[in-house]
Amino acid sequence: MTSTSDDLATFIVVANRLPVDRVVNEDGSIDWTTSPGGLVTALEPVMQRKGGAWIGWHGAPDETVEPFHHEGYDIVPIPLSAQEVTEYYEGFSNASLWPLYHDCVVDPEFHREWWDSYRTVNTRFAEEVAKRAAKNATVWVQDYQLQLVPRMLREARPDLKIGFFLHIPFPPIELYQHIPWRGELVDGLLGADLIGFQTPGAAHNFARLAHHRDGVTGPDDSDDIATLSDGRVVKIKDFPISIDARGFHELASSPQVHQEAEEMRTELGNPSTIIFGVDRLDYTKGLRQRIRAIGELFDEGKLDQEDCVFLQLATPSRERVEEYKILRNDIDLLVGRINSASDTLARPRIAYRHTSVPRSTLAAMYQIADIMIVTPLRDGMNLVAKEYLACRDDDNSALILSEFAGAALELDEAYMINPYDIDGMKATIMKAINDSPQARAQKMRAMRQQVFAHTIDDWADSFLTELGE
Ligand code: GDG
Repeated sequence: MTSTSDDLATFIVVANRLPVDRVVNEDGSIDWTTSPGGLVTALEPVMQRKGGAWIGWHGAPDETVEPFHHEGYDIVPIPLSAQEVTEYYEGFSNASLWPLYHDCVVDPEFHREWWDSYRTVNTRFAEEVAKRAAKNATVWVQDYQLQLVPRMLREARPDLKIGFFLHIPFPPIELYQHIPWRGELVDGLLGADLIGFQTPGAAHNFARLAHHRDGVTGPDDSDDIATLSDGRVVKIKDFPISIDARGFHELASSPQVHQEAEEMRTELGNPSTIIFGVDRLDYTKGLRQRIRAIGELFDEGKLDQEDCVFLQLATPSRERVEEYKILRNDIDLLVGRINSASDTLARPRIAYRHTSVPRSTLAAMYQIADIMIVTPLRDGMNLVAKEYLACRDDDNSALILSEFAGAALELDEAYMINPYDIDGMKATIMKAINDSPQARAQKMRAMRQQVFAHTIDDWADSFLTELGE
């Protein structure tokens, strides 16, 4: 671990979490390894390329960690107390905003002390950025946990260029109005020069809200610029995020990953069809619906367990939040029921793992997946769908994708499903399995081309170029 440079940073990323997790080795020494998750997967290559500082929480409550240098950039840990983790992170961020921004797929809860804590933590982040940013630096604030930071920063440091990107959906105005502190949140975002969303629909939802704030002119149907009462302009636009397609492809093509894939396929009993799903264990990902649909197909004999396995990897996530505990138990129960209905001991219908794996193992799983199934009830983008396409070598495979994932706009050749429609989903799964090799290949080629032509670098470049202008 090396210490940070004394220079102020000209480029800063601010996100709730740092992109690294602390690992304590057997000899007591400490290493920091890259953490899983969409945001990190997306931004790490950008930081490695540009340098600068990443400001975020290090993951351990009630602990202060000194800044350090890591893989070409500075890591600046922000401390959070255990109470702040409960109130700001698990509470307001993940039990109020997260469900509300995902179409209220579970009921959001609102508590005043959660909101107070959200404001306190946002202030701490903004103060740290203000301290570390060089004059006229570019600051890129990430995601729903830090929506008050742009305005706080603007007040402290009017010289900065401030961008904000929301990784999750932005809901329609009718749902947004439920939030008791909606005005402050919208004003918080309007502190940025550029506010980016995953889809035009999300940008449009925010623009409608901004338009109704006092003193704001525009944006309207022909223009994505809001002009504030002091004359400052804020641009509101969609920037669909992507992946390091070449990086994933190279990883998946390596001999080690090929060998791991071979071993995995053998361990699963060499079935002719492997259906694969991988998600954080989150109620927005449509796991209940997906497992129910596939379970029924096994029960009805449409999927033959001698021939087909459903491999599902669920990465542990937000395990102390009540709805996530309920979900974990529900999935355990569902999988158990479906597997116990089997009349052979040879292999389970569902190979279910609740764990996180190294990226190379994930690449091996993409390699053996004949059918990739992605079924969110609502998702900002969904990187898994894009990673699958980047990792596949052969065209005789298929992507089943929810129409409620942001990715559906770009990957419109996928076998599209509505996860609320279990019968429709079952029919589409069977179509994806039974379609002609030519039909599958044509879809795979078109989608793969899309993913390789719009990479994570393009996403970051287009956002930062727009911000620079
Ligand atoms: C949010 C938005 C948006 C998963 N398990 C393992 C693992 N992962 C990686 C995947 C992928 C990432 O986590 C998940 O990204 P998603 O986009 O699918 O979903 P969220 O975590 O909800 O991400 C989402 C994204 O931000 C980016 O803007 O697309 O809509 O909700 O990269 O590969 N990686 C490893 N082991 C695992 O076990 N190594």
